[in-house]
Amino acid sequence: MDKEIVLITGATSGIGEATAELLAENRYRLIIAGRRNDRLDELKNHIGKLTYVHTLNFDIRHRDEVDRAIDSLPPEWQDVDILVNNAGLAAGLDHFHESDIDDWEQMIDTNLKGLLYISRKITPRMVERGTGHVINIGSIAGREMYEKGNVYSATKHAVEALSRGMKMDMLNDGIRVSTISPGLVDTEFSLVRFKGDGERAKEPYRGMRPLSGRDVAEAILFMITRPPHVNINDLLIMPTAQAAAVMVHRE
Ligand code: NDP
Ligand code: 8X3
Repeated sequence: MDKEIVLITGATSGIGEATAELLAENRYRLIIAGRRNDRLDELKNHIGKLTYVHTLNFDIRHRDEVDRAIDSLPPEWQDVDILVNNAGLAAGLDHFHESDIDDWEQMIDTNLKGLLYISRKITPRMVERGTGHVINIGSIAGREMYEKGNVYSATKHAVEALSRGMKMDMLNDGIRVSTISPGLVDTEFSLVRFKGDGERAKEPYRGMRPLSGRDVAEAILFMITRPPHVNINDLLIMPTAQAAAVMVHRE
């Protein structure tokens, strides 16, 4: 029997890319999504040697693009078994009263509305088939607030709340819903947050060893390989050198 179909949003870098690589090594069939098409092609060339891969190039903030992308899936790719809602970002790190409202819009549109659009599009077929697994990437920032985390944290708190709500609403349909909440992970996250300022982007990881995308991917693989009657609701994963959002041991 063919391995399950996994759709990973934000597969062009960081946690999403590492998850695609690990799941390809484990022979899952993969739909990889993101805005940077060159990166999708590159990843497909690389992991396509291991498994079947389909790429979807769209901006998750736009509902019509999400709908079009999912509607474009060939019949053999339409039954998504596992949806990894990973696409997301922090934009800026500013006090609330000084924040750029465009940053807020981008985070809400991506981390929250984008996740909603694609989940709403994918889950009805899961419910119809009576099987499926939604994995939402939350954050330590979805568990606690930190100074200047304001709207990013709010979107991740919302993801955490939505995961619990999705689990309740699809309880009678056999659908598994999980949240994974990482602490510091070394990806392009910080570079994006600080809008390409490489020096500033290094600061969160100074003097400590963060998680890698692969570390998070391994936890995701654990979640999806549990037997069907087991649902990992929530998994908080941090570097050993981190105890809370802003409590980090640095050498
Ligand atoms: P990266 O910046 O490396 O990856 C983010 C991914 O999201 C990229 O593939 C990007 O693809 C995609 N993405 C962003 N905006 C959009 C959009 N509008 N439409 C479609 N795809 C989009 O960061 P991470 O891997 O770290 O981030 C992945 C998730 O993990 C995020 O939800 C983040 O909040 C969360 N997280 C990260 C932590 C960290 O410390 N790194 C800790 C806790 C949670 P493209 O630009 O090609 O569209
Ligand atoms: C990313 C982790 O603490 O930098 O979600 O916001 S943090």
